Amino acid sequence: MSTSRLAIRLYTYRGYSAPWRVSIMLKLKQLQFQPFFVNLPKAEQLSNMYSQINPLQIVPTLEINGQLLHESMAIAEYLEEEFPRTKLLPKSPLEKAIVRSMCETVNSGIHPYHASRFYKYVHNYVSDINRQEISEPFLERGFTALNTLVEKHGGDYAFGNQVTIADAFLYPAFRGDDVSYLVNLDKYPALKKVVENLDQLPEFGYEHPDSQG
Ligand SMILES: N[C@@H](CCC(=O)N[C@@H](CS)C(=O)NCC(=O)O)C(=O)O
Repeated sequence: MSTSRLAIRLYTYRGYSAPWRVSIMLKLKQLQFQPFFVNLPKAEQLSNMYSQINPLQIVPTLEINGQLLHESMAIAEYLEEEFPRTKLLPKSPLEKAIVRSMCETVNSGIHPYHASRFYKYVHNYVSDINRQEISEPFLERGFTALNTLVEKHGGDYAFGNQVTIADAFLYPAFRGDDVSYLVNLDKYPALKKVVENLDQLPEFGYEHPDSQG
């Protein structure tokens, strides 16, 4: 797709892991986009207006020339195929599968267990349990798995020495505000090293939750 007539809007809320992945990928692909802030602390994702845009009532949603796309993994694959000039997946099918497995370890193995909707739901049933008690075992298991994958396949970045979509998934999972108080991130040295390298790149860097437009 030619980039000259693109209208891209990202429904997002800064500092939240899943939409942060997409904003990193858009920047890596050098695609201009307009952020539209859905105030999650005020539950704007549950509004009638936003439910028409994303039936699962979550961010991100990527709107591209009027088409709505959901789920950061599907969006990553779409951006990679549609805008191949900056490659964010390696060449071989096996290497691609390894990178995708890192993304899914974040997307399915870590993120759902510290999502506030999950915590609130459990807390309704077990009122004397705190957030760390609910999330920590899942986060430890997920981060341990990811650390093992990155130890095996990583280099400067999550997969070898080229930035891939795995870095766009790993970075917000590690740098997100609430993560460091839910789990001891020093236990994952391979991840820490990669994240510190990513800190040096302009497309990465901290998205402060107080910096919404
Ligand atoms: N698997 C989804 C996860 C999306 C997700 O859980 N987004 C969170 C923000 S990080 C959200 O919108 N939460 C609102 C809620 O839980 O009500 C993706 O990768 O896009």
